[in-house]
Parts: sequence; structure tokens; C-alpha cells
Amino acid sequence: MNINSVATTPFKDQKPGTSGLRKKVAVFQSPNYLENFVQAVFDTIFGNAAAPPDTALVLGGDGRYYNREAIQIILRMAAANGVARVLVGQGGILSTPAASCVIRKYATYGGLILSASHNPGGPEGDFGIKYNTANGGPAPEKITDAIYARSRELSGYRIVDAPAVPIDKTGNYRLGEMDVEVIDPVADYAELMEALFDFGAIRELLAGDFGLCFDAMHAVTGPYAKEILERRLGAASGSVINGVPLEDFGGGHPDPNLTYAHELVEIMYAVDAPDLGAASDGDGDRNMILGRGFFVTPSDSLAVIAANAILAPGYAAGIAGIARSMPTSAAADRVAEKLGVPCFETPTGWKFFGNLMDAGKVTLCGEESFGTGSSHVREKDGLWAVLFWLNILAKRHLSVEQILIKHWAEYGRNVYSRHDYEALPSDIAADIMAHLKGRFGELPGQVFGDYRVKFCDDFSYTDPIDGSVSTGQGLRIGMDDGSRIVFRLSGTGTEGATLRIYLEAFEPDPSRQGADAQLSLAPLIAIADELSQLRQRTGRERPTVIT
Ligand code: VG1
Ligand code: CO
Repeated sequence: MNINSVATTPFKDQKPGTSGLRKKVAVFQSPNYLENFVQAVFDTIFGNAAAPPDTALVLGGDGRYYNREAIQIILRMAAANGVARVLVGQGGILSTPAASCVIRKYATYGGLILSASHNPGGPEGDFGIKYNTANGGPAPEKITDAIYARSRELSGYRIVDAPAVPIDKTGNYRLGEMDVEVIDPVADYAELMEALFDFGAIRELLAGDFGLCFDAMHAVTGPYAKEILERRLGAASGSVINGVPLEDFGGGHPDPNLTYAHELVEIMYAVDAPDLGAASDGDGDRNMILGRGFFVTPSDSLAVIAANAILAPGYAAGIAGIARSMPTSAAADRVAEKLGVPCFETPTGWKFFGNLMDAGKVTLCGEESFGTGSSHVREKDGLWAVLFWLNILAKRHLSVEQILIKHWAEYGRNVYSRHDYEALPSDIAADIMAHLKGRFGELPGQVFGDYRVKFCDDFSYTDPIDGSVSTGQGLRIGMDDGSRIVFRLSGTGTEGATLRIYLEAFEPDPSRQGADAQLSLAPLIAIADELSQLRQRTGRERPTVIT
């Protein structure tokens, strides 16, 4: 077996964002690009040496364009770096939560996940890669920073010459000195779901006149949803739509929100809509939940799941605590308070939840960006959230909308929306943020209509477990009544800059909780525009995406 050391030119400016490295496919296909990143990962995790004896890794992706080629390159590099065994999902497929599940179940050293999540795929689309550690979660900043530093200085990478591994057939193969085990990508994950939820109750619900529509958006969750929802739980065949994963996701954005999951939205707002609608993203870690003609914000979904958690067998003993990302609404905080458990506010990105879950401080985590999950794995988990909702609906015999109305009446409603301005020129986006931050000194105490500014800051977070500090995580403007405006630049976009504005208004009065969110938030939206001079500086009349 030939181990080649290939000379390479280091990276210049490709700093991985919140979820690993994401770039256009063409960038990943450019000479040595993927190889550099993978070698930087191996050098970092193996201390610039060969892998320790018996090292096993998990490898899989969301099936997007370039997934199969990347799998073969990474396998040959793993062999050259002394890895003993790689578990690969059949066809190169593993959803992000399934990869996390497999890393944990087989106690591997870690895993490589190939995905650009909700970003479009295909030859003109995006590709991505990230490293997850032995707990099954995204590598913490300490490791991602070290990988980045290494990628800028390495002078070569190691790869063996070998024929391609037949990844389309499960079984055991050899690649040089390395074992490759091609595994069923669904089985371990499905087994874990059966252990957490009341499949008997859900089966009964679905056997009645309850209608379900799950939109896999031609992305990775298709095979998972068909196996679990249709085969194991008996949902009517056809309940899963767009269930065949395609390399370009059928040309769409595999992003489960009201804009990009429009096919599902049309079904759920039609006269004969089913009772529950849900969608997931490219790599299966996001979820959108819809009732009949009714949208559940991800922030509310987290709060409802927390309030009803004990209805699911895996959570019957109660939850240890909740964590939410800073821009996520405080709806979950109110539930945590009532349950008498702690609620943590972390920066955006799932990697910040890992330490809290490992330390047993939280059970449930969520982000406003359609991410919900728990300590069953160390990633957010789209299908898990859908199963949780099915479990709750099976036990409570109410509609999705009724559950929310009751929830708001009990806890108050955190009316919420996010406005995204995509593909802005990076310098204009940076100027908006700088300008806004420059006004922070004068804002506290100022009155805008019904609102009075209580505080403003640039969010920073000190990890309560390891003490690491993350700064520059978003500009917050908090009002006296708990309402908030948050400005944040995306770390996952690949074209220019994406500015996200998060708006939240607290409504304690049940008679006003049913109002349209955009109307209730109009005064805050106007304040956001006035403070940032957004329309004037960008020339944009409206956001690209409203959720
Ligand atoms: C976005 C979301 C963030 C999420 C991240 C990864 O990041 O806002 O909440 O953790 O995507 O999600 P940003 O930096 O663009 O706002 V994904 O589903 O990788 O899996
Ligand atoms: Co995702």
C-alpha cells in the first residue's frame, strides 16, 4: 500500500463558521482544498501524528453533490493517517443527528459529517464538512480554531492509492490497513427513537383519522422518515413527500421555513389540510412544525416540548434544564421557571450546548432557526422534534393550534419573528453593525413609542463548564418590558453577508395573543430600521426571508 505525501499550499482566509467549513462546491473541488481541511482535522485531533491504535471514525453526509467523491477521498486519507476503522453510512448517507447517534453508540473517536445543511446543493451549490468529537457533538471552538490554524500552515497531506470502496452495499471492506464498515444509516437512529417515544400511542393516533405530512425536501431525511413514520408508525403511505434524496435537492433550498418549504405550507393552509405538517433540512437536523393553517415558531416549539416533556417515555422523569441560543425567544425561560429548572442562554450554534449536556445540566436545547434537540445525541434533531410533537398530540388529544393557545394563556406569548437580509455586500453589513454599536452609549433610557430601551450590548458568553469565552455574538437591544431586538451577522452564508434581525415582544394578555406576529411586532420593526438605517444603507425595501 502506497502512502503518498502530497505537497500542498495552505489555506489563506477560509475560517470555518458556526458549523464547520462551508463553501461553493467549486471551491471544494479546487486542487487540494478538501484534502487540506481533512489533513488539518487529522493533524489537530491526532496531535500531528498517526491516529492512536484502534481509532474508529464515523463518516457520512447529506447526499448532496460531491458527497460521494468526498467520502472516497476522506477514506483514503483516513487510511493514510493510521485510522483503524471507519463506519460509513450506506451510499455515503448519514443525517447529522444519525451521525451523532452512531458516534455515541459505538463510542468512536469522532466523526466527519459532510453537509452544508440548509444551503442549496448541486454543482453550483454549496458543500461543507465538519468534525464532531467523541460525545457526538460539533467540535468546540478550541478545536475548530486549532484546525483553522493548522490549515494555514500545513505543507502536505497523506493519502493512499486504493480503489474506491463500494459504499452502496452494507458490509465490511478493507482499504489498505483500514477496515471500512458500510452500515445501514437508519437502523441505529430508528432504534434510539423507539426508546424515547411512545410508538404505541403514536401508532394509534396515526391509525385514526389523524393526517400527517412530512416534507423531506429531497434531502437526507427521506429514508429516515419513510422508515420511521410510514413503516414503523404506520402513517399512510405518501405521508412523506419529496422523500427521495437528490444531489441538488430538486433545485430548492432544503431549508424548512415558510419561504423555502412552500409546498408543505400550501398543503397545510389548504381547506383539507392534515393535522400535523413538518419539514426538515438538507442534513436532517432542523424542523418546522405546522398545525392546520397554523405555524409554530421554533422558539414556541421548544417551550411546548419542555412543558410537555414528561409525556414522552424518554423524558418521563423530567428534564434537568433547558438551553437556548441567545436570539431564541424567552418562551422556554418561562417554562423552565415554572418547572424549577435552570435555563441557559448561549451563542448561536449547537456546539455551545455540548458542554451543558455532557455535564447533565440541560436535557432540552433549541434555536430559533428551526433547531430543537436533547441530550439523546449532541446535534439538533429534526425527526426527533416531529416525533416529540406526535407523542404530545397522541397524549393530549388537542390540535396543534389548541396546544399553543393553551400554552400562551398559561405562560404568556413571546411574539417572535426573524427578518433575514441575504447576500448584502459585506462592507455594508459590517458598517450597519458598526454604526449600531456606535450608538449603544446613547440608547439606554431612550423612549421609542411604547418602548424604553433598558440595555444594549454585544453578547458574549462564558461557558459555565470550561470557562471559555466567546465574544461578538450579536447586538442586543433590550426593552423595559422584556421585548428585544437582536442584530447578528450569519456565519453560514457563502455569498456576501446575511444580516439577521430577531424581533421579540412579550404579550401577557390572552385576548391579544392571537394577533398576527408581523402586526404585533411592527413598532419594533420600525425601531430596528430607524436605529440601523437598514433600508437607507442597503436600498432594500423588505427582508429576503421572514420567519
Ligand atoms: C444558522 C442558524 C444557527 C444554526 C446554524 C447551523 O447560522 O442561525 O442557529 O446553528 O445555521 O445550522 P447563521 O450563522 O447563518 O445564523 V445547520 O442546520 O448547520 O445545521
Ligand atoms: Co442542518
